[in-house]
Amino acid sequence: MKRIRVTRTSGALVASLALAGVVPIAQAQQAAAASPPPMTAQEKEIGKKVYFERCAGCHGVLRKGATGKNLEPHWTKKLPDGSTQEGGTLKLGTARLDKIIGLGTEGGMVNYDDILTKEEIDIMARYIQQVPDVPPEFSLKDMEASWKLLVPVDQRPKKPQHKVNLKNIFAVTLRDTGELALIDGDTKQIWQILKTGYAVHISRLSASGRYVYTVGRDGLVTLIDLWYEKPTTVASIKLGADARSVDTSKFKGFEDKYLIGGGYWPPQYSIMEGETLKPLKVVSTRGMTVDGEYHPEPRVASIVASHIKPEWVVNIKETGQILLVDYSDIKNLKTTTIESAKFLHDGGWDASKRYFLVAANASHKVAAVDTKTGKLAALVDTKKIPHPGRGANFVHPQFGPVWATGHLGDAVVSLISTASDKKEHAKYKANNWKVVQELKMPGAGNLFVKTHPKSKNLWADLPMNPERENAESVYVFTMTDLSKPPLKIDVAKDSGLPVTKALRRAVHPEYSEDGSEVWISLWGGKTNQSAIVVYEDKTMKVKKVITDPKMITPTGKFNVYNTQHDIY
Ligand code: DHE
Repeated sequence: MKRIRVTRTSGALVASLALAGVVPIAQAQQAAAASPPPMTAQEKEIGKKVYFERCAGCHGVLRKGATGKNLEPHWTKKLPDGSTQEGGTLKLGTARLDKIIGLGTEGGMVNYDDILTKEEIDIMARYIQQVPDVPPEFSLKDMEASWKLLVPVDQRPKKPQHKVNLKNIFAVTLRDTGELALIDGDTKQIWQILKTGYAVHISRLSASGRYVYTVGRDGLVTLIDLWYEKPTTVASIKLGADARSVDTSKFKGFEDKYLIGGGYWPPQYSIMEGETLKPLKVVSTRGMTVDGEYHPEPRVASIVASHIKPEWVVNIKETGQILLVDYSDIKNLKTTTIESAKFLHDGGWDASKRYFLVAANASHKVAAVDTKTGKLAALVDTKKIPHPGRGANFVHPQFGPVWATGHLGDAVVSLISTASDKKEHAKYKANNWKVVQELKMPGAGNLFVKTHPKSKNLWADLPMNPERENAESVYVFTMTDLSKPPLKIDVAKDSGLPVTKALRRAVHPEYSEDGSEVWISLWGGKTNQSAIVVYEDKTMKVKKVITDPKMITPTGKFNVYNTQHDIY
């Protein structure tokens, strides 16, 4: 083993890396000994911005890895003597990192050569060999300082100021412009476009269906009132530097009372007043993983509000712990901590809304929580990297009630049998919490599946598949005959838009309120025209192409009624 001279500066670095629990001391010494490639202050600033916008979501702010690989300097950086190999472990170095960032990997890392410039790729290859920048903490006081109550509750409309059918409004993320489009599902006209946080991740509805809440990747939450003649932002607040999830209080007696927001950085969740966003409480999620190890950055992944208890299900990515947070007494908060598996990501209710199923993507499992008993119902083994979105529920002709999830890492949609109290479903009990069928897809790279109680179809996208013909299409299974292969629908072709060099990914099927239409985003580059293609569910024929110069990078779409009532 090489002897390492620890200098004063590298000694401080070793101590800080090791103290932060980032790497073991031996690795930290190695990392500190080789200097990272030089960068100007301006390059560092660019690296910091790009890392936050493009990389932190998968690799983590501290670069410990989750959906993406660990990117700490102890293996991104070459050894002090310039070599890239030590004891069978590959140290990456600039040239190799350049290639990985530009071209992507088979492991699921996307190629950035059509998103970043050559110079930016080179900056990133050098940036991730430096010690990670750690953003500041964000306290209740910081939340208070960022809080903007634009219109107090008593100055808002007392009833809707329009005749729009609110149940069929779609809240559509315009990812790269930091906006939300509210589209009238009946007329297919854009009703309003509002400024929001950067790259809004999800929209959720208040229990009453009056308010839309959005959360941006920059941690900005906006509260939009749909009763105005045109939807209007009435409050906003920051949760921190980076966030992905929000939900409201949906239990009887608590409708619209509270909002919870989950942070990626800092790793914590925050509780606010539902109608004003006034901050009430911040709770850290730092702590022990299911393996009994301390984790400094356990991010909050999906959050969902229970309909049967005053509770939120809060899924902590890196620890694999599922929290049931009882909001009936915010001052004396009671939390049940349920052990599951790593890394928790997205999920949805079963048809009865008693069980919440969440992907533990790195473990290739789905965890099912029984929210009635407050216990884990099952950890179900699945194919690689389940990614359900909120999943899809239907009654399988042979196996009874099932919940479907697609996979990022395998070419199947898995159907998991879910428990049911209904007498007619008793005969399916032996199959509960098992994968009862895997529906064959043309490749891996699915993100979202969707159906509706009134539909006989199950729609699945493939936006992360490397083949253009898959990424630009969706696949539809007929639920009455699941032995048939899915029907391929070429969304890019159906949009009628000219072919572009860059991929336009067909992503996130979403049903209209009555279950008769399916809306698919055709997600092009920032400078390419994108669209939403609306299909009639029964015939799978195009009904309307919604396109507009302002329709830039549409991704997630949230139908008011279906989101309000968790119908999927
Ligand atoms: Fe998502 C849901 C995290 C990348 C579109 N995404 C979620 C949820 C989480 C999450 C934790 C569940 C929220 C909930 O239910 O409360 N997503 C992440 C990431 O960490 C990741 C991998 C990287 C990142 O930097 O954010 C990531 N997600 C993406 C995208 O690139 C997508 C495809 C496009 C976009 O808009 O950025 C994307 N994620 C979505 C959508 C949902 C979502 C549309 C909601 C699905 C639903 O039907 O509820």
